[in-house]
Amino acid sequence: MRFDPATVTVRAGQPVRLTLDNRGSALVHDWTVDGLDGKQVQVKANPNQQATVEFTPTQPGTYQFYCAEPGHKEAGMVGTLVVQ
Ligand SMILES: [Cu+2]
Repeated sequence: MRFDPATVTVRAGQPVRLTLDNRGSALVHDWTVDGLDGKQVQVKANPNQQATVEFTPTQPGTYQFYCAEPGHKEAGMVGTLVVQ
């Protein structure tokens, strides 16, 4: 019930390819950011699988990412996306 790393730093204007590697869990997890250039970015991975999402952030800032599965954010699945 945590993200490793809990902080992800990327550059504004540069395409990002993010892979969510769901290891050591029997649960579906996702990586979700709201309000990234006015949109939601989400990628979801089944247990012991990987999933990839591509996006290009344009607005520098600090954003929260979290798992949107019920109860997971509250259990600690949160982190920080820094767009420089
Ligand atoms: Cu989760």
